[in-house]
Amino acid sequence: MKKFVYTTCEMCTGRCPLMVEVLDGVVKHVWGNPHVQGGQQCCPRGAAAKALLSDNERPQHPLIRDGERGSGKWRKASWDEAYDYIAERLRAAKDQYGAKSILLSDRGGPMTEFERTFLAALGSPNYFNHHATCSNSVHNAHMSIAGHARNTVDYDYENCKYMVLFGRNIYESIKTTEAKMVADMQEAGGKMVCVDVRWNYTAAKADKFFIIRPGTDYALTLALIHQIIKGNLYDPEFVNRWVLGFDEIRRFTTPYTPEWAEKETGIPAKEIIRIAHDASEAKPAVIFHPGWMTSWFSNDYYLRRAIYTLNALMGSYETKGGIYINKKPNVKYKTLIGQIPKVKEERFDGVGTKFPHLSDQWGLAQMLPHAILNEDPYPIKAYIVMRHDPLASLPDPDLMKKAFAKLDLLVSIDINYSETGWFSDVILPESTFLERTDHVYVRSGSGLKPHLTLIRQAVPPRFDTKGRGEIFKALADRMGVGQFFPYNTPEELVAWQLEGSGYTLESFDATGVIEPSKEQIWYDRKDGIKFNTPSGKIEIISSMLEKHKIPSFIPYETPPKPAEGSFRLVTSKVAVHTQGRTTANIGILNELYSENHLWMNTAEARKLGISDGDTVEVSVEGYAKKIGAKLTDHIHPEVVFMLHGFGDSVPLRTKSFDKGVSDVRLQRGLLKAAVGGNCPLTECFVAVKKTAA
Ligand SMILES: Nc1nc2c(c(=O)[nH]1)N[C@H]1C(S)=C(S)[C@@H](COP(=O)(O)OP(=O)(O)OC[C@H]3O[C@@H](n4cnc5c(=O)[nH]c(N)nc54)[C@H](O)[C@@H]3O)O[C@H]1N2
Ligand SMILES: Nc1nc2c(c(=O)[nH]1)N[C@H]1C(S)=C(S)[C@@H](COP(=O)(O)OP(=O)(O)OC[C@H]3O[C@@H](n4cnc5c(=O)[nH]c(N)nc54)[C@H](O)[C@@H]3O)O[C@H]1N2
Ligand code: SF4
Ligand SMILES: [Mo]
Repeated sequence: MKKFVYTTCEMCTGRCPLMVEVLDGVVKHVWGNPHVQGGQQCCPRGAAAKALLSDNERPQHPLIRDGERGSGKWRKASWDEAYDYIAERLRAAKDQYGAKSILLSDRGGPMTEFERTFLAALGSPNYFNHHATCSNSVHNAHMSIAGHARNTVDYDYENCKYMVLFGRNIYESIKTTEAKMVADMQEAGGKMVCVDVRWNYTAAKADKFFIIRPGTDYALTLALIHQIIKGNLYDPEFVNRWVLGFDEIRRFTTPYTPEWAEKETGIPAKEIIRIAHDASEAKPAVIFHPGWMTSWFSNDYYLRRAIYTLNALMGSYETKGGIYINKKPNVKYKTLIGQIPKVKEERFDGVGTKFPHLSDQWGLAQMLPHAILNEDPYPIKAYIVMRHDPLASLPDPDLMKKAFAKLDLLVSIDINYSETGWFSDVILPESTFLERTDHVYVRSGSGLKPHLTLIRQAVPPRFDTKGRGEIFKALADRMGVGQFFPYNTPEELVAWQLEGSGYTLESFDATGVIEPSKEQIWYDRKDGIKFNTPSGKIEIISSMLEKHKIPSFIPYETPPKPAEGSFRLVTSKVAVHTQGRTTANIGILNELYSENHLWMNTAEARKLGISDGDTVEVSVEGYAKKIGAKLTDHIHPEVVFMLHGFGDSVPLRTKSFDKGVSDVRLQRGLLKAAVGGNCPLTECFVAVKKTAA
């Protein structure tokens, strides 16, 4: 019998709506859900979910370490045995050092309730996620300026008339719904300007593309603010009603002229002036995109605050073609995490103490090794890693391993053998998203027509794996906090969540979503925009930052140049893979892209005697690796570039094992928190020289 199951894609964290075609209990095809958000979008990775399901090189049952950490020696365990092993060590840590000695990290987002509830029920404040190497600076910048998380706002691309992207590779670092809307915008005549340190597919589709000197985007944004204010190109009505700090930012940007910025950025002054004018003509249907993966430099926080300031000056908040605040669906439903009070103990990562201005929502993963090794601010004994691979996604895995070696317990809950899993004490194999049902959540990105949805099982698990709902409930039962998990099956959980709402699990059958808002919801721009800052306005000069004696803007500083024979290392994504380890070993995607290369500027490479296709050695002190060189004129001369997610060190993953170079191993010494809470990943210089193949 044929059936279609509507679910949410988990091949990355785009959470696109999917439709899975199942014939006689076998997944035949994965499609985009035709009923939601413009319909039928699915990227190559989403389609490859079928290949992930049939992959035999993923863990098939629980495993307990049977040798040194990282030795790859495992013994097969039953689920009960693995749960008991974990619970015994969690109890020991809690009894001796307090619940806060237990840490848990995950991938973040709205589908994280099981693990966050578990940790809070134990009494530990120490939840964090991957955002230290992703959105921390943009998130914290927006919290300070508008009181909203990065992802509680979205962009009305379809109606946008003019968009400037600062290194947001929107057509390659994909979220399908977003990429489609941007394509629609361009088809309707909307203009797109792309600013990047190298050519990419987004640049290829842009109306204008500028190669900027790395680390100088802040200079560009300060000059744009200068020009927009000087030329009266802003929206005075919006600024008067909603913006605090206009005079201060006018005074602050007075010296930062387009002519000055040309010298810093390499972008001609007349082009900067042109951007200011073109944006102003299109206002308020303008997006200065603040970026997504925003872990580049120590000053990222100020760059992102400046980009949001540009949007405020254009009046592009809560207007068609601009930025809108996500709305909540008009339906009452329960969440697990909503049943438990927030834990108010001191955090391990300094958020709230050393870093009083940063939000504790996402935390600072880069503080992990320092906190563990130095027992600062207190001892840390156990760490549960859920759908997160810190050894593949944070710089300097060698330092991280030193710290992990000090733990009494390291658990990985993953669908793959991650790098962290390989180094852990226990691997609990989760069922893939096609094999499990999770809790109901509000889809972020459905903001104007908010709706509820969920991950829904299409087929039973192929192996002895389990869903996260079952895993955390079992652990909670053993830790004596089972009351926070009021269900026995996923179906019972959904029924509990939707109790009294008028909806049931079956309500998702027809389209995959419960969509109570049929019309777009906009706030009234005159009086109704809900900025969550103390003043209720956009605070260019932030009262929260002032309170903590942290400047709202800092003077621009020229970034250092690389030494002779060395380059700044920049990394990013390719359309057919997800991040570090999610898709690298999936057959069909691995065939499409199995190895990364080092992009180099042609003229710079020639100076070192390097030709296209040569083997080069890329190195930092204490680590060197061979890689193939790719020469291009369309990359800034100070930069070399490689794709993230290669150089897998897990031998059981035979397709991706040791293919290409791991960028994070080159990013030494960068496990530090910049003012925005981000790891400054691009403050990394590597030496490059020609070598034998
Ligand atoms: N296929 C695919 N799609 C994905 C993902 C994936 O893994 N694979 N991951 C998803 C996730 S989690 C995220 S966060 C997003 C990330 O999406 P993006 O925010 O677009 O991040 P990156 O792909 O890292 O691209 C960043 C771009 O910034 C450029 N850049 C680097 N330094 C500078 C600089 O100093 N100035 C300027 N102007 N540009 C610079 C790089 O060359 C690169 O093209 O992608 C999402 N979509
Ligand atoms: N040098 C460098 N570092 C980067 C980046 C970069 O471009 N360059 N990108 C950064 C960005 S934007 C991000 S978002 C982070 C991402 O960092 P991570 O979140 O660590 O990224 P992934 O490797 O995709 O995913 C982590 C783990 O989740 C597992 N997983 C996937 N699906 C499931 C599931 O359904 N259940 C469970 N339990 N596990 C699952 C995968 O197998 C993988 O081991 O990396 C960041 N780090
Ligand atoms: S962008 Fe692709 S991989 Fe990510 S959720 Fe959407 S379909 Fe899945
Ligand atoms: Mo990310």
